[in-house]
Amino acid sequence: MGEELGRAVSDPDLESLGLKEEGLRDLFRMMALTRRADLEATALQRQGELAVYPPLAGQEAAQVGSAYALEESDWIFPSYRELGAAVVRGVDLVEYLHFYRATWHGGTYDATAHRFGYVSVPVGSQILHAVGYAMGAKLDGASLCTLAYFGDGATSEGDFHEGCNFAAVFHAPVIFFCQNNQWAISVPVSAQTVAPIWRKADAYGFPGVQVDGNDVLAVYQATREAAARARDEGIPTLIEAVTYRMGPHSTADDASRYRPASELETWKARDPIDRYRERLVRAGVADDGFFAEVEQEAGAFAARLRAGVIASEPRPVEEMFAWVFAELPEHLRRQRQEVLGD
Ligand SMILES: Cc1ncc(C[n+]2csc(CCOP(=O)(O)OP(=O)(O)O)c2C)c(N)n1
Ligand SMILES: [Mg+2]
Repeated sequence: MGEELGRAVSDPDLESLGLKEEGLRDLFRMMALTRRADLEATALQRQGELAVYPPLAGQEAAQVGSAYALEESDWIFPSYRELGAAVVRGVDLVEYLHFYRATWHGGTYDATAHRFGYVSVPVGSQILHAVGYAMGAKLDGASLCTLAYFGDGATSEGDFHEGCNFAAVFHAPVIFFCQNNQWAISVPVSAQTVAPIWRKADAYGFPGVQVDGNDVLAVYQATREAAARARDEGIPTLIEAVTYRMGPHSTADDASRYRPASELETWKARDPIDRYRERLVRAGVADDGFFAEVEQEAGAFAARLRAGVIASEPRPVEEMFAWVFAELPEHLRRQRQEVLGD
């Protein structure tokens, strides 16, 4: 058991994780690919190739560790900052970044094929999608769970509380995965909520767990346990992964206007990738050759992403009117006619 009194064990024993050495290395690989892709996407926005982009640097362990802990049949419902979870799910990042290139609504990837919902910007909205999908799966008798990613700020939304209560009452197999990255744009978590986030689970009657969100193995373990509880017993879990957003809220934000530089320095010293690299070396699971290979792979990964994004054309305009309504309402029919002349 990796949990005691709502706190996940940090630096869990490697034996207890049930991961082979290859799995341990894979976690590093995906964190490194994520960091590189995140930097590339930020650069692409600065160069005018993306309209906006919300960097996740600092949160790689929280995202990769949790997404990796799920089974392929489990569903993920992301917010707008989960590029790292998309990497784990094998989502094509060019298709993912269509959202940020403003050429399509949630990304053009196939959500069903990857069991990875579309980018969702209304804060907390994806929590309801995750609970609804879990409820549907339960009614179908399917053995799967869903995981909703959201931030510290989202815990102030009604959607969060409604989702938690509904899931508890109806035993929906959900994991509420909060990345407490200390900020909701310029609002610090101290001004967001008084009670520790993980303890809010008490109010709904299911387990809450706080985990060091910069410890990929601790996140992995806490999420695996929560997933098993959800699938096997219909018990939801609220996981608070304590982490840090090292970049701005988005490329449209200047974090230096509200955030002390010393805070960033403190968290840079806790960089989840550096920390995991040391752990792997200590355990004798990875060597310089492996890290060099990953570096090379990350370079190629970012280059493909860059070329793909730059080559992406806007989607055909008629798609704006497709798929939501079987029969277009009058006002949309008029708009379609105006744009397309048919
Ligand atoms: C319903 C809603 N209200 C306000 C916004 C504007 N907004 C976008 S992100 C954000 C902060 C969210 O903070 P948090 O939940 O901590 O997630 P983070 O951005 O830190 O990942 C706000 C207020 C929004 N997108 N949706
Ligand atoms: Mg936040």
